[in-house]
Amino acid sequence: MLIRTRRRSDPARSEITPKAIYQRRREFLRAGVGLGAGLALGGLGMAVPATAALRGFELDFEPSDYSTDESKTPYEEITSYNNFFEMGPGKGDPKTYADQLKTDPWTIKVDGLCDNPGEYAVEDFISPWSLEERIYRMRCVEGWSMVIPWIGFELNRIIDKAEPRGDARYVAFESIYDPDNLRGQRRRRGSGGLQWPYTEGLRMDEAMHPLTILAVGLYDEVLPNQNGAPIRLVVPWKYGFKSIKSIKHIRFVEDEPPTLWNQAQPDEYGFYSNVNPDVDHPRWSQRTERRIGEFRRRRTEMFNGYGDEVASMYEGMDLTEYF
Ligand SMILES: Nc1nc2c(c(=O)[nH]1)N[C@H]1C(S)=C(S)[C@@H](COP(=O)(O)O)O[C@H]1N2
Ligand SMILES: [Mo]
Repeated sequence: MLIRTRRRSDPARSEITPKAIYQRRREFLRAGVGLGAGLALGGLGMAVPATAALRGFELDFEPSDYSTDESKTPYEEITSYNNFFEMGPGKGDPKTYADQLKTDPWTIKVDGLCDNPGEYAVEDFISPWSLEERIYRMRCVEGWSMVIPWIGFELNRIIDKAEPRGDARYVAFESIYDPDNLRGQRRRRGSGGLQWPYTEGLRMDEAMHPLTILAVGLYDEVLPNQNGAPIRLVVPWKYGFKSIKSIKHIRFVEDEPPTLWNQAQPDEYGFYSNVNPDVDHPRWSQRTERRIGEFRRRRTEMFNGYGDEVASMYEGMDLTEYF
């Protein structure tokens, strides 16, 4: 759970950090964000925004029991082969148009059926002592997969803080809506395109599951825009589209919330969307997948291999009906 910054005696680090901190601090101040969430670094004796810790330092994370030990997909692949329809439908579009996503400043609203709603700056959530590395298998509904070392924290920390009421049965998520900048959002709502902003949802027990995290980084770097900066959901036992990017709004609701892909094509994308090799997508099989970087296809595992942890949440449910 806890992480340590690399030891102060590490020569490489002591060489590079003061400049990196200085630069990031200036960027941070220019962006008009306060230093309230800064962390004090003993050896350097100055407060820096915690976000700088991701960029300016090598962070050492204690291994998590929830991480896979499979080989990680290279950073280059993770950040150049993406789905982020706000920037267009092509796998290369998110990287090409990454600058269209404006992430500074960024606030997230948490409200709905809860006793302690709030609006937070991302910085409120980013402190090195509370972040963890989670190396997860990710499986896209299209049939490809990756192994991604996320840096983040469990969503249940925000849920606890919000104090959801007894009638809150689902959590609804909403991404950024900014058609002036995001080319993929420029078509009019309901005009045959997708219903922006991107929406997703989880049942409360899924949202509170310790495998469900919010990621703010990957490979020891701040999350690149194309991967959903500055904060995105990661739910590793579900198809990739459930892991909503660039979250602006988290809301506790009583009824199953509408989701973008379910609204667009209800026969193809259900609310649950658990990875399931036994339930085909209407237009293709889900039996196998191509791990990016590999040639031979792999067999897709039930719940993407996380069945021991999550299967009990779906006991008694017909997963062909609740796909
Ligand atoms: N806001 C938003 N979130 C999104 C998407 C999107 O288009 N917009 N695409 C989803 C899909 S289909 C996948 S497979 C994953 C891809 O995440 P990655 O590009 O970081 O691998 O993000 C998901 N989250
Ligand atoms: Mo996907």
